Amino acid sequence: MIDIYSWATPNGHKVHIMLEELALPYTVHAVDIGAGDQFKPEFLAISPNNKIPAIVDHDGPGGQPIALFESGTILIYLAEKTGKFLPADPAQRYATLQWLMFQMGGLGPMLGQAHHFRIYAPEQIEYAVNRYTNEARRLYGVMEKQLGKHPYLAGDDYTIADIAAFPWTRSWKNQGIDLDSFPNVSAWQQRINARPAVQRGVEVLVSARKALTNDKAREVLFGATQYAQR
Ligand SMILES: N[C@@H](CCC(=O)N[C@@H](CS)C(=O)NCC(=O)O)C(=O)O
Repeated sequence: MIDIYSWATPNGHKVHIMLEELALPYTVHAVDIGAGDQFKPEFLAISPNNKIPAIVDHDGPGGQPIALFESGTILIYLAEKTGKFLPADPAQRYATLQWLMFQMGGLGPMLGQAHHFRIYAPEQIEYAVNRYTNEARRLYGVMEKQLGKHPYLAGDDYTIADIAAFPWTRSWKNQGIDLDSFPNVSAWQQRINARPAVQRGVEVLVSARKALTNDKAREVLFGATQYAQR
């Protein structure tokens, strides 16, 4: 049994989708990041960076429990545990890991900042909005080119690279993206969206989700609570 500590955000959706794709039994525990649940000592014990998602697999390596944070690591772990969505062939494996790292190191952080400065920031800072919106467009352009050559990011097969990138591209409007300018990304999104496991995965914890634009959530996520030393 796997316990997942999470919330209905792009990084949470990745692991919810993966667990649904694998049909692994799991129990989901809500970590309300707008209310500050991510700073509770019991959550920090498994996710010291105070970010969702985190998992505890009670049947980890050697039959021992394992706790993991960082969604990319969790995806690799689950793929290796089951032999699915991370090809064994070395060239395809590295192609997958390369696009997973593209998501983890570039797409997620940049789209997150575009969203932040466009939607969450208390003042509109033109330089920041332009900087991150331009980066977002550039990154959609990189995917557009790749998806013009292959149906999925790493090639012919649906992999953890797609599972990682897809949830981030669902919020294209808030990132200042015109999806009509990226038809290959749009077609890829539709291919992924058609998967029943994806449809179930993106619904996990949605009923608990609240807007993160209220004063309490802003303070927790971007104010003194976030930066208190623990
Ligand atoms: N690189 C991390 C990023 C995780 C992340 O940024 N999670 C956000 C929600 S999408 C979070 O937990 N924020 C709470 C906070 O910053 O306090 C991963 O991929 O797991």
